[in-house]
Amino acid sequence: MAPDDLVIGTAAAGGGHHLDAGYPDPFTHDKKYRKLLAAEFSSVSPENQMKWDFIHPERGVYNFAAADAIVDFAEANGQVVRGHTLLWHSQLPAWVHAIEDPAELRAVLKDHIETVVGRYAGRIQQWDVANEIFADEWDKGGLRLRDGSAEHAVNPFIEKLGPGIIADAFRWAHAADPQAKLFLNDYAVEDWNRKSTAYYDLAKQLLAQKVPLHGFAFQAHLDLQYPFPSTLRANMQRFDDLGLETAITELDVRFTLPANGVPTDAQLAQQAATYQGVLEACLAVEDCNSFTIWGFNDKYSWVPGFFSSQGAATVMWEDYERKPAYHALHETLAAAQD
Ligand code: 9MR
Repeated sequence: MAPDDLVIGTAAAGGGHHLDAGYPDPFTHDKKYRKLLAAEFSSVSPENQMKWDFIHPERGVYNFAAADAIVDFAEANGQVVRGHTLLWHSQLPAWVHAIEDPAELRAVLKDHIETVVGRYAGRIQQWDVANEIFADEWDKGGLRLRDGSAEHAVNPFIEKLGPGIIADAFRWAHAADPQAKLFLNDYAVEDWNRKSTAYYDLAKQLLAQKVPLHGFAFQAHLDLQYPFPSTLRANMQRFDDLGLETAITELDVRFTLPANGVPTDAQLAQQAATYQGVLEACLAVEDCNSFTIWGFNDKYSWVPGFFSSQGAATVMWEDYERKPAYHALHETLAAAQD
């Protein structure tokens, strides 16, 4: 249903919270899941399988099997892949945190980027090179790079190597795969707000320095208790106006479940309208070329494990029955064909 210049993606479930969930690895074991993953999507993002702790668990030890399987699957099904992620403070193994010597840490990051990006060169459409590099206004110390200057979750690369490491990560990724489009990616940047403006300023700076930055991505982990990000479209447009691509990379829409655990019709309708609103914003912005939801069925969603009493954040029920949100996306794409 999607226009030719827009891929519709999902996270490929595995690793991370799935490891303790008591079911076998979804991507490799759930046949129905694989069938729908192949049939319903034109882009796939490894949910955890390309993150440091998964792919580079020990110094000198790379574990490529799961990532290889996802890239092979995508190619076999005519899908593209979003690589996720290279410069991030989270899911970083202890051995990386333990490196104190800046020259050594820099060499380790460079080797990681060259090795991982190089391995899939020509096979990854977009890479989230830098993920969540800003702390939030609600963190102690407020909005600022995660450089360790306040009590936020610290990105040890930025802390120990300085903010210039962001540009270097992009340069190393570009050298390793000149075809891949390289992105900044974060949450709480959907609205035109202080955080998205910090990214806007950073993006302008990087472009002025001729850093190979190609896109800005909005994760879009939304929650119905907050208003719809009504400035999303204008906000995307200002990045588009810089000459950048934009993307929606991790959309899901959570809400607080009623006591009986069953979403109300009103909640499902509001959720559907929210999915639709985000897709419409992407459709309205010329170089929004990639629209990804963070998982497609509630059984495998990260949400219930991270937010107590919230859930039902995806477009399909646990048994893969389609929810109103699924139909809303489908109809919105159909309408865009006219
Ligand atoms: O969905 C991912 C989950 O399986 C992991 O346990 C979790 C650990 O941080 O990461 C989840 O994915 C995150 C993504 O990589 C970056 N943006 C926020 C996502 C949801 O936490």
